[in-house]
Amino acid sequence: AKQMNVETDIITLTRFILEEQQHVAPSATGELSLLLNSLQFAFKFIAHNIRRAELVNLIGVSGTANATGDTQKKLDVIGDEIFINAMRSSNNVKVLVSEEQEDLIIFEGGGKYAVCTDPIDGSSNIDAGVSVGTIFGIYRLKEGSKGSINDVLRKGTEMVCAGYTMYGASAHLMLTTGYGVNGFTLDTQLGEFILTQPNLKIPNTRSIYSVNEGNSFYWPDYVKKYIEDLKKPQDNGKPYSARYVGSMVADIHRTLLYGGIFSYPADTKSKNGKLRILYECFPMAMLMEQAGGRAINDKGERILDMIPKGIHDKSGIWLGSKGEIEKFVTYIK
Ligand code: AHM
Ligand code: MG
Repeated sequence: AKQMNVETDIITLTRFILEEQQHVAPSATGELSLLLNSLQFAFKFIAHNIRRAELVNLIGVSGTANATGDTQKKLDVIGDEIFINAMRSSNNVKVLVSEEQEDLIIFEGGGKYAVCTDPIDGSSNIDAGVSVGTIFGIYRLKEGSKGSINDVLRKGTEMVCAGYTMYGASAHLMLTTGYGVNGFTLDTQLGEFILTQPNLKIPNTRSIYSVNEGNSFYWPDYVKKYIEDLKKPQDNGKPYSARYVGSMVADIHRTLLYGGIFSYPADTKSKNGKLRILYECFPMAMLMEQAGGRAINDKGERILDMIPKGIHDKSGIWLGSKGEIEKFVTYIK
């Protein structure tokens, strides 16, 4: 008979979480594992809706659907609702911060965790079919806390877990619980995230920069000088390549896999940059560091050591390969 080349011992996200828990924290109660299970449901559900979105929109345009005049919910609203419902029903979350919600949400029940999320980051790209993603960071509630803003206005170093799911050609989940970064790819037929990038490490250098250069008029001089220098031939005779999707998850995903540097600096127009500390900068910074890279603000301070004063506070950010960040740092005055 013909032999089939089938991997019969794959590592699913659920298996990975259970095994990691046994190795890393045998005394753990399993609550974070349950929370991660609710998270992966949210990712699958959002991925499913993003896949359908284009079709739904196309049909909508032709006038055959939505004839009742119902206004269709935008995907960022759907993503936010899916995420909130998944976190509430997990019973392990007490505090939720979402980019889409002005105030933090405190759930009834006895959850021990606080979750910060941008449910659909890069949503301005959705109609063009460009990758978007869900970013998340998780804290354990402070000792004795019944759930308050103080559970999230903390240093990024206090997160117990962070990551993102990028909804691209496939859905990719990059996850860290503080013991390196592991990448999973959603097998839609199986309905499971499969471990595809165990213990991912970012290359130490790579001649790629990723920044919205349309803002360069507003940049401080040292940023202008740094980017100008990248465009000159380097030691290998070639200048850096520019890559900018405009979806943070997609730009960070490429940076994690290929190396390079990503930035959204503060400028005279956006005095604190554009990206939000709790659910954009912190989770990406934790992933970068856990993959062997670095993440700093415009002053060269470690992002994860910052303490936000408000849940939607922003910061300028530079992150990526260690060697590339070290090079940039020499330009900071
Ligand atoms: P959003 O959360 O409203 O989608 O905005 C965040 C996005 C990031 O994904 C991306 O890095 C950045 O905004 C792009 O901004 P710009 O269009 O100014 O370059
Ligand atoms: Mg965002």
